[in-house]
This record gives sequence, structure tokens and C-alpha cells, in this order.
Amino acid sequence: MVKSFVKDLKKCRVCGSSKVVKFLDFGSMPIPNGYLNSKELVGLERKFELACFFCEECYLVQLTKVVNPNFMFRNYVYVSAMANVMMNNFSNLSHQIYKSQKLNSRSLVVDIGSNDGSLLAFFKNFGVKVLGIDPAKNLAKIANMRGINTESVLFNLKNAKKIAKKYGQADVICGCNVIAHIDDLHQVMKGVDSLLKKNGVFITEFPYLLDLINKSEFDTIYHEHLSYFSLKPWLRLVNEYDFEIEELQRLLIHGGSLRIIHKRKTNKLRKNSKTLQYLISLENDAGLYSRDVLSGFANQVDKIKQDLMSLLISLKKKKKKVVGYGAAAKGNMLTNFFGIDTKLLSYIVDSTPFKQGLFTPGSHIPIVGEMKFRDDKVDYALILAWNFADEIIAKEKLYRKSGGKFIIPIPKLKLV
Ligand code: JHZ
Ligand code: ZN
Repeated sequence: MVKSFVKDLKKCRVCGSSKVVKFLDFGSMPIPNGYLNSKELVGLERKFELACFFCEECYLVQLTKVVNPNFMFRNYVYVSAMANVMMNNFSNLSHQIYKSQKLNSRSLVVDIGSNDGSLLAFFKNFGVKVLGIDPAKNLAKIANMRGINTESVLFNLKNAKKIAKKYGQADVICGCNVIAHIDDLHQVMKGVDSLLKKNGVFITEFPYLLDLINKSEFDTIYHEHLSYFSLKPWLRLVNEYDFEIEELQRLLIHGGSLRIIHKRKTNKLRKNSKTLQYLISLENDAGLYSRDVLSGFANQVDKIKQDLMSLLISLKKKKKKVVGYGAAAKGNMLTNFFGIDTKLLSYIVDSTPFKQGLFTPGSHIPIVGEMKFRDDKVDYALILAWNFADEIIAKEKLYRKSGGKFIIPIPKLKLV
């Protein structure tokens, strides 16, 4: 039983300041991965306020309404292994760390938010010991079945201590696309601090606020993502626990992410990042430290809405068959915020077996497998998982050969 569905944060989750001000409001939205079965379509569907706040003290962009993680993540249908781009990214990360850290069969790699064990499977292939941590019981089960030892718990100091006692301290701790989902960032850092060896590395990847703003990626703002990091607030957080950034890499994944490699200040092998100050200056130029500049983001969102909605409405008038492609969480944000339902999109294609047969939250659009799409005569497919547009377009060559067109909504409306 979920005790309370939403908690209201009054202070910044990094610096504790109460100078936290709203700059963007999306109204009430369903949870982004809250897919429904046909019976649930008629029942009560919970919606929660979705608005972005800016901390005037440390510049963290964040949500202050925190939907209970037990409600949001218990039965999680998002599976990392569904996109090759993700797998290539994980393969690249494991290679980089295996080599730079000179890992061996005695080394332990822990992954926070390990999902189906996809990242750890790469480390395991190198012969290192691995441990996944993920509160989603359904995914931990899949990971354990494929031989990736996974503890199904939330990551916090208490559980980190238990894990350190049971498995020993880790040489490497990864947290990819998970830190932004955790409300109590100080618990994460305390947990990392207690579980990581003296000379260990802590690696994180998250969607980068600079890309979100520059490329109008408003639909990556949803209840699961509680923080939208730029480097100043991130650095402030990790410095508090005596970690420093050794290396920063900008990744194309998820519309633009950062990979950050941290070591303890006391680690004698630590080097200083060469790009940190450069990126901070780019963030400053882009207005990420100014509420007024961030407030202008609403206009970018409006422009995307107008362009996309007028296209979809004109296609409907012309009686074209239009569907969605990729039932991503971000797609649920976009369809709900723009008011797109089955009148405009007949269905959404998705390769994730867990999602097929279900309906999207709020917009109630049915999700079908790729075979249905390939059998149908579709005129236009709106790529809701626009971050994987290249992979999807390459996969669906025949659709385009037979006259089908793809619509890419972000960063700017494009037809291919
Ligand atoms: P995708 C996820 O968000 C979830 P989402 C999470 N909240 C997070 O933080 C971000 O990532 C970063 C499908 N697909 O990854 C698979 C096809 O059907 O963009 C997925 O359902 N065919 C943890 O959900 C969806 O698209 C394909 O060929 O917004 C993509 O979802 C490909 C490539 C994907 O993330
Ligand atoms: Zn702050």
C-alpha cells in the first residue's frame, strides 16, 4: 500500500535554500510510465502537478512535488535493452572504466538503478564481480535470471552500509539515468561515500540541462526527473562529500547527456577535469544561472506545440493514417501536455514486450508491436522517442520506401 502519493519539498534538494522559485508550469500530468491495461482505463487515474523551480542560491532546476517512488517505480516497464544506442553507450562506458581503472576478477562494480542488468552484463563479460541495485522488483528478477546479481532496494545510506557489509566495498559505482530520479541526493552521496573504496570511482550519467534548454527538450521534464542538472549545483553537491570531477564527457544519448567521472579529493591518482570550467562558461552564456532566461523556455515549448498540432490537425483533415513511434515516457509527457489522443494518433508502436497491449497514461493511446505497424498502411509516424530517431528510421527502411513519412517533433518539427 502506498501511504502518501505526493510530497511537497519546501527547500532546494542540493543546498537547502528556500529561495526556490517557479519558472515553468505544465499543470497536472499523469505519471510518465503509468501505463494502463484495458480495465484500468475507466478507473481513477491519478494526476500530479508538474512544475519546474529554480534555486536562486545554487541554480539547481528541480521539481518540488515528489511523487512517491514506491508508486512510480515498483512495477517499471522501461527496459534499457530496447535500444541499440543505449547498449553501445553502456559497452563504451564499461570498456573505458575497465581499462582506466585496471579492473580484474577481484574488482566489484555496483550499478545503482541497474534496471535489467544491461550495463553490468558488459562488466561481467570482462570477468569482474558485479552487483545491481534496483527497487523495481520485476526488473531485478529479470536481471537475476540472466545472472546479474541484483538487490531490489532503494539506494540510501542504510542500504549502502548493508551492501558493503555483505559484498565488501566497491571499486566502481555507476548511476546512469537514475540520480535525477532520486529525491534525497544527500542520501545518494552518503551511500556512495560509504560503499566506495578509498581509491574507487563514481560515475554518473544524466540528461544535461544545457541540451534540454538549447534543444527545447521540454518533454524530458516529467515526475520521474526531479533534478535537471547543470554543473554548478552538481559540483556543489559532490564537493560536499569530498568528491571531485576528474572527467566530463558530453554524450548524444537521450538528447544530450553528461558522463561524469568522480574521484575522492584524497585520491593521489586523481587528475583535474580539463573541460569543467569551459562547460560552466557555456552554461553561464546559455542563461542556466538566471531565472529570467529560463522563464523564456515556455515560448520554445509553445512554438513546438503550435507547429506539431497544426500539422497533426491538417493530416487528420486529409484523412491520413497517423501513428506514434516509441511509447517513451517523454512521449507520454508530450501527448498529455499537447492534448494528443486517439483522435490524432491511432496507436503507438513500441518494441518493449511489457508495453504492448497497454495504453498510455492520460492520453490512453493503445501500444502495439512493430509487426502491426509494418502490416498496416500508415502515412505518417510521429517519433515520440525522437532521441532514437536515427535507429528507428534505419530499422523501418521499408516503410519509407513504400511512401511512409516520419515526423520528428524535437528540437524542431521535421518531416523525413
Ligand atoms: P526512451 C527513459 O525515458 C526512462 P523514456 C527514464 N525515466 C529516463 O531517465 C530516461 O530514459 C533517460 C522504444 N523503441 O529510452 C523503446 C522502439 O519501440 O527514449 C522505449 O519504449 N523501437 C529511466 O521512456 C522507447 O522507444 C526502437 O527501435 O522517455 C524509448 O524510450 C527504439 C530504439 C526504441 O526513454
Ligand atoms: Zn539550491
